[in-house]
Amino acid sequence: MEQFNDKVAALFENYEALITRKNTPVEKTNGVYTRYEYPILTADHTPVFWRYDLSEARNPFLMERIGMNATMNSGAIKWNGKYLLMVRVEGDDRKSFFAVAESPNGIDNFRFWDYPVTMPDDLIPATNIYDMRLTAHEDGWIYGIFCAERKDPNAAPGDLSSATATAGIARTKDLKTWERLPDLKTASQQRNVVLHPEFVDGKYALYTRPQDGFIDAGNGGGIGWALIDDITNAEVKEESIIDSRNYHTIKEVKNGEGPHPIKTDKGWLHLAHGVRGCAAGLRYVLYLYMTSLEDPTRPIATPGGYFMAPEGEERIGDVSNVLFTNGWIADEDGTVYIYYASSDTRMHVAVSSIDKLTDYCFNTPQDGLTTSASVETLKRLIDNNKPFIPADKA
Ligand code: M1P
Repeated sequence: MEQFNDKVAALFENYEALITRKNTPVEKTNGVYTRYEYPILTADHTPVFWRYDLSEARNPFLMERIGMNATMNSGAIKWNGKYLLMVRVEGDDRKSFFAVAESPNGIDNFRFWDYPVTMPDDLIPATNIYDMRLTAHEDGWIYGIFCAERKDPNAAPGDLSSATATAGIARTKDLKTWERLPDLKTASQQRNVVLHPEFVDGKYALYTRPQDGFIDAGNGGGIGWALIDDITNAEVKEESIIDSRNYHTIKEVKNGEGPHPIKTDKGWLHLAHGVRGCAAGLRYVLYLYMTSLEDPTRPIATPGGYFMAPEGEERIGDVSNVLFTNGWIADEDGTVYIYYASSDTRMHVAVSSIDKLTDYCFNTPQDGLTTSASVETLKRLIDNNKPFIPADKA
């Protein structure tokens, strides 16, 4: 019979084989980005010693003691030459927590640090925290802004589902020890709040997503912008919408800023998610837009439609038909690693470059908002292409 120690050894061996598997680019590409074949993180990538009690005395059957359900919506940062993800890990108990996974190349060999993040919870304790955006701010701190979810104090008796969403704020210098700051004070609920990396008019600047309820954006309007006097007591006093939702678009129901925008010489490059409804439920896709360097609230490129949508196995998971992103890394050579989760279940990477993404933003037609406008846009491209179609294909 297989000895306990052999079974433990096999667990670690299989685990090492999974996390050291080389990732390979997928041949099919639209010229804008390249997907990679394997998810970069799944629940199985969480360390063996998080899930199993490895003592034969305590766990003679070598069963999992703490199950992990998903690894998803991850913040990202390049740190000491390594590609780090601040992963939203969700246990079988439905609680999410943060844990850092590190890769030498950004596309494979992601390995979790031994311990998850201990986020101080000494202000108003939250039931669940998730979806951290990391910003290395010019003030010298690394900020993490995340959703802090609590049971709605106004829920009717017996209603055990209604919740509130607030932006939790914390900062660190080493990604290990975190100082928790008071949650963002706002008139409405908030999720997908992101800190801009630079001061604007001498103030901290936030991308916001005002929402009427925990799920519904309602009158929220879209992605907002607010200047903050004091990040250690952050309060939204004025909020303007910089990227609106529109009828019959990919962001009709909701949208939300992804990671903080990348500064390019052509403007701030933004990655966001858009949500629409359909008979199958909500469909989450990713889109890009750009704002001016002089005035980061002024849109200068708004390509129509989605940039990435769920494909293949990405379409299926705990919350199917969802792509979500809150992390990307721009390397010194202009390569951009886009980290996205599929269907609230697993993490992936797609690779592009600043040149390609800005070209995409300025040259993808805007959404004309009607079928007629879309057909006219298409006809213009066909007309322009006529002289270039190879003679034997015309
Ligand atoms: O389930 C899809 C996503 O739903 C929420 O995003 P949003 O607030 O834009 O609807 C979040 O709960 C997110 O974590 C989740 O991936």
